Amino acid sequence: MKKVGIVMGSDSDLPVIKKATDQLKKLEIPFEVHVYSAHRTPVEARDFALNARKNGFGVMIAAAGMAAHLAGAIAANTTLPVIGIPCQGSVLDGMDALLSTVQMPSGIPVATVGINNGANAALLAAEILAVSDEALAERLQKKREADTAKVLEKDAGIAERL
Ligand code: RP5
Repeated sequence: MKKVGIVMGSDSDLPVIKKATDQLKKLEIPFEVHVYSAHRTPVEARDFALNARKNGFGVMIAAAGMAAHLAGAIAANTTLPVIGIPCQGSVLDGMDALLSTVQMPSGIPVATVGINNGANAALLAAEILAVSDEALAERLQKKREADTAKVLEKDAGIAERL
């Protein structure tokens, strides 16, 4: 099975990445995690992206805050799909990272999830891999059904909470 390549700009982004790896573990998807920064370790970030396809990765996740160029820098060096997670944490509360991650020029796409939304990044990565993996598609379907059941359970109990 193809792996998910995960990069974070700093270990201060780890709580966001943990939300992604928790989901990947539940879905039994292999992954590899690195701390590489577009600005502080540009060579390592570039090499990871350049070699990702031949190293068995199927999709990449990149999380960064502030002037968040990491997802774009990864996308510039691979044609694998790249999912960007803008991280909160600066005085601009993540809006800086959101705009830096989402506003890519035509030709180099980054699929950007919400600020700090590591879980959605993992689920989108899973959906991409599930295009060619029936067993994973089934695990995703089961998760959807379980999530639906949880909401319906809350619906059934909501009147008692008022
Ligand atoms: C970004 O700057 C990182 O992704 C992180 O979100 C932010 C702050 O990094 P640290 O100063 O905490 O290392 O590059």
